[in-house]
Amino acid sequence: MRVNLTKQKAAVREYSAEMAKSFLGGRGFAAKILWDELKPGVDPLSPENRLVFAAGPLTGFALPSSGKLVVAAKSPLTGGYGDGNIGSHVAVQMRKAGYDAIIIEGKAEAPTVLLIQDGATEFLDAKELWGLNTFETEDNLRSIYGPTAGILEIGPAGENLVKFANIVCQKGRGGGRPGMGAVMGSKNLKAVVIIGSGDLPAAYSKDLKELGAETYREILTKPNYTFWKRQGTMMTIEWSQENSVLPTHNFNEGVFEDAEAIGGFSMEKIKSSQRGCPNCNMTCGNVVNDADRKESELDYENVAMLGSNIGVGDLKKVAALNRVADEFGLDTISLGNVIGFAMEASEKKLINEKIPWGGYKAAKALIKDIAYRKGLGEILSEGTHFAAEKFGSGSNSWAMHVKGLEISAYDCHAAPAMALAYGTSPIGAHHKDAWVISWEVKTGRERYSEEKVDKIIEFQRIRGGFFECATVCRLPWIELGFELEWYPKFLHAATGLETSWDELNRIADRVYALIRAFWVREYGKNWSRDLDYPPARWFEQPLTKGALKGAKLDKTKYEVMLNMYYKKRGWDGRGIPTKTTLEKLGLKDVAKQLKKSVRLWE
Ligand code: PTT
Ligand code: SF4
Repeated sequence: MRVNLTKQKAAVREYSAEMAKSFLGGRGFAAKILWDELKPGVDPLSPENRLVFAAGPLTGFALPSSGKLVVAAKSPLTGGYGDGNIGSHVAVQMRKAGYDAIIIEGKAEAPTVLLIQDGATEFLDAKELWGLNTFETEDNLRSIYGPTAGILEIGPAGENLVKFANIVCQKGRGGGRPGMGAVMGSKNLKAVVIIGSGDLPAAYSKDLKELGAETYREILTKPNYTFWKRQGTMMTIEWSQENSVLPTHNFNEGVFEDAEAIGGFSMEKIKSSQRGCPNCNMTCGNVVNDADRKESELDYENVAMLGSNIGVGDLKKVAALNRVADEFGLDTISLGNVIGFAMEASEKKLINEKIPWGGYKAAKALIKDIAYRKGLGEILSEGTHFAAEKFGSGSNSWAMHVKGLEISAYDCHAAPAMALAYGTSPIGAHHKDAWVISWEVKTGRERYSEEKVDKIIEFQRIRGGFFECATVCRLPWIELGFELEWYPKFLHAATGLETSWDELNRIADRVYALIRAFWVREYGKNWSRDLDYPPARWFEQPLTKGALKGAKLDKTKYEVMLNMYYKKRGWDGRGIPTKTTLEKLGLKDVAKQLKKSVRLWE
């Protein structure tokens, strides 16, 4: 479905079988749509940008953890391709309504709620909702449309075009780290409500039903299941501390003195309930009562970034900061980065504001100022990269981002493969495409090797390629060891197409090459391989605490691995896919266009 907010019109069209076979869905569809439809250099916050909600061929079926959705646009934070993955009833409802992707273009004249009920589309006045936080908005719309309606909304941060505003739903699911909430705000779109009543069309519905029943049962038998239900991603705090990768004080260190107090076992003591995405029987959202006696849903990234990274060691206080971020609609990872950056700038006296490490009250006030772009918050609302340009004094070397997207919660002073995974992630620093660090810690973290490069590509293909295109949650596979062999079977029952992991990997490579081409086309003469490097801090300032005291990355060796990575991907020394690579992947037109753009600045 294509929705034009300026004209208040919607139209539906079928896409070709070729599109489905080449790009699968989700991220693949989003990347193809953004490449085809965006004029190079378009302002991400202009009506011309597209906001894409994309499901995949497995989304919404009664299959394990299939309630996931990709939200994508040209990112206002990075200027490149941006997306995120959100667990939401919208994923299920839009498929039930008959849509695999929704492309939103233009800008509504006044605040609007887009309501899609099967074939009918309405543009509702949202003046009363504008200014409300995401929880209030959710309550308001849910009281009208019911508990299983698909609802996505933005908070004040998205309305105020904060560059790392994300999209929120169900009071605790958040997605679209690279400013997808700001893109939604720029279109005056406060919320989307989708209700579908149809059946999802499956090629072999009986097989699909049987596969679903069998695999939901199988998940329950996995050895890690019980512990996963107890802690979910929160178990990672202890692991990160033990292995000196817990981001601490703006990624200065990898160990935090209060790690235990903010860890999974401490969380269990204050946990009140559990929430999750639709269609999932391993629900992992840990709900706790926070310092303000309100409910907050905790995940590892939220707690590490708003806890150890800014020096707050009281879990209830961390939970309160997390809940406030959800209410405003701010990405917690970027938020923890910009606050940590401001705390370090304050310590180094680059700014006048006093924001001490661990300063809970100061952090909470700053979050509000960021959401409303007030005082120092105005600068920080543009992200760490921008703030570093403003503060100067070499602060760029400790502005913890790649390509403008702030780093997620793994310190890489002693993890070269994870650093390269951040460097080469297709949206800027995010662990989602290649969370290689657990494997790296197990197999020899000090090495810089070809094996590591291979592992990163293997993960990028499965996680960033398959799971983001399919579009289903990757956690059954990662956390419980749910076998990958199931997925081609699911795809066959859902679509009728026989496929193999070799073929799925090829789709992943195609999507990666296309996204890389998008970045190069957007950046033009500002494109450089330097954009694939992690922040200078990890090369220059060794850890001063913990078992790995003294560790830092080696730049020359990182470069060797980066070159290997380019070679294996079929990209040139600047990190640009070669004509041969693009043509081999069936992207002949992309090769032609890219050649034209590159020629302009060469
Ligand atoms: C994701 C990033 C993550 S990754 C976390 S916690 W994690 C943060 N969550 C936020 C939040 O919450 N509120 C908020 N205001 N900002 C937040 N920013 C951070 O966003 C999430 C789970 C998790 S919890 C992870 S790892 C897995 N991610 C998946 C993925 O990316 N793809 C996929 N196919 N399956 C995944 N399963 C898991 O989903 P982004 P969610 Mg998130 C409150 O969006 O932009 O991709 O960044 O979606 O529904 O909350 O589920 O330790
Ligand atoms: Fe959502 Fe967690 Fe289930 Fe994945 S495992 S679908 S993130 S509730």
